[in-house]
Amino acid sequence: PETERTFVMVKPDGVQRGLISEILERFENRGLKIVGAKFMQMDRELAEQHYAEHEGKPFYDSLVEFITSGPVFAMVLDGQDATRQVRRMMGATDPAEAAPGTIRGDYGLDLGRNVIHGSDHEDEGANQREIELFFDEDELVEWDKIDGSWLYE
Ligand code: DAT
Ligand code: MG
Repeated sequence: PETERTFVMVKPDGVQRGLISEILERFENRGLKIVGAKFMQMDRELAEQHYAEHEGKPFYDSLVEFITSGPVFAMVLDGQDATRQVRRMMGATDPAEAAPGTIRGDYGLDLGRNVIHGSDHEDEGANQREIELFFDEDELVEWDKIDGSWLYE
């Protein structure tokens, strides 16, 4: 099938709250294939590059502060329509508005502590840009998942 890669990250609040495995479980259960993963501490430079689109906005400084405040769990997931499907599973940016059943809707209450990041599917190429920002090519693994023919027609 035609698949694509997307970048996903459990933010410092999700890590501190012990939600990495529950979040990862959702993506695995959905059939998304992990092609890269790392537990890491973002530095200010990486945070500023990652959130460059928000520079100058009133929440920018606190966003950079927050995302560098503790370790994150970064992932690259591969699947059909992966970028949009991950965003649907994440729910709305503000957990207060995110539907129950979504990650933000199930685990968050506050906009500034929304647990997870996923590449924007409406921003063409954001997934590839973010993957390259966080992962070297040799950190991504090309592999066949045995259930492929049961996941995709
Ligand atoms: P998303 O993370 O859903 O892609 P975004 O790219 O618009 O949302 O914003 C990045 C992060 O910045 C978001 O996860 C939480 C924070 N944020 C966005 N809008 C905000 C606002 N109006 N006030 C405070 N924080 C905000
Ligand atoms: Mg965004």
